[in-house]
Amino acid sequence: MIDVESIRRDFPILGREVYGKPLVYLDNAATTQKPQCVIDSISDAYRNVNANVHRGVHFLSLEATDMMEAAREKVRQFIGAGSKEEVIFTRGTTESMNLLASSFSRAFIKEGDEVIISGMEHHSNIVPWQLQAERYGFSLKVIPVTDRGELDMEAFSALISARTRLVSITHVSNVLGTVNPVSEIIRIAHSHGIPVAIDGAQGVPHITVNVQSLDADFYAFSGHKIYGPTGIGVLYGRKELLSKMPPYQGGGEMIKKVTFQGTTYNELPYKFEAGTPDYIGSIALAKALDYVSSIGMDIIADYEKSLCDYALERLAAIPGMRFIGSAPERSGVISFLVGDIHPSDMGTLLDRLGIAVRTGHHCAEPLMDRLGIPGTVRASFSFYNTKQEIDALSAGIERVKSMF
Ligand code: C6P
Repeated sequence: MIDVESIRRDFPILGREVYGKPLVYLDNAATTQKPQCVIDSISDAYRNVNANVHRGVHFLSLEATDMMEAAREKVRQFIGAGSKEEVIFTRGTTESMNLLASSFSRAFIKEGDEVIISGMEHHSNIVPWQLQAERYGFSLKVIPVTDRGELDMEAFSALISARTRLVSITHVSNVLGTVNPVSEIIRIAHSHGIPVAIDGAQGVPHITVNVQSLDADFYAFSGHKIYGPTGIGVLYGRKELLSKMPPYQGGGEMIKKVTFQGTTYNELPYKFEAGTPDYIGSIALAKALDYVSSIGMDIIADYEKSLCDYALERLAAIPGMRFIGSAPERSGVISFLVGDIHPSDMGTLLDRLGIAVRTGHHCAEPLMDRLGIPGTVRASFSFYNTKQEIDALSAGIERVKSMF
């Protein structure tokens, strides 16, 4: 059971008012708020241990290095990776996907090959592949999205060919809330010898993830969407694959030996971590993972499901309500339109009532085209949200409707 009132006290920003109204923060898919322990860990690390990592022989540098490596171990445990070498720190999901697309394509993809993505991807799992497709001459195949907002699994099987080199799909859609059947997708792809990458930006904060039980080859996520700081994220990769992939960026830390005749690269994961890493961010991310673990990911998932079910029920009672996406397996996100009210008008007017939602295409323009809509209003939930806040959203929507 979640003691939501006590949890809310851990998040100072939730006590804020906006426009003289209590803040109702329902934009958690964009970024989550930070508990005091995460905020404190950033200032404590700067105050007490700040020094560049993996470089110094002095006390602070060694201590900062130990803390960053302990954070890597924490991430390893949290996502169930087999080894720390498989956990690469990045700036976030976007950088993880760019690293993957750039490095994987260079190692494994040739002209005429194919990569399968889906019609519900965030731009960060589309554009990095397009950039590499232009460079290496491969093509992108797209799994269609059904009217309910699910992946068309028959079409997926039909897209697999002898030229398919990778399947890269989102765990949870940031627009529809659909939880994709990633285990099934991985099973099918692996039966053809094809590796699978998962964009877990909206998965990890809401669902217990174990990359080994999933049998995922790559899994990416952002720290800031799981109560950690901005600017830090993770790419998990299977060691056999990572060790065959070239570095993504060059610079300090990713090398073993540099001469003007040639350079040899560092071991995993450092080969993929050029330059001074955001070690303070890693330390604070570990704190955030400790925080959610202390509540329990399964307990979080159950509570968020009950919130989501309640919100669906409350909002469905509003005349003119149209939900975008109705997959039975969903998590964390509800997208909707009301009558012919433009989503940005709805968002702006809700904001004036203290209710923060996101509006627009949510960086998923191809999905908007598929659905034939310019955008949606999106409410996205965290375990610190309450049923009263959903009542406030529902009352807010009614109020906005009455203005039109
Ligand atoms: N979605 C949203 O409001 P970054 O920006 O690198 O932390 O995460 C990118 C990203 C990748 N995949 C999915 C499924 C995502 O939802 C996001 C970020 C935010 O929906 C900002 S557009």
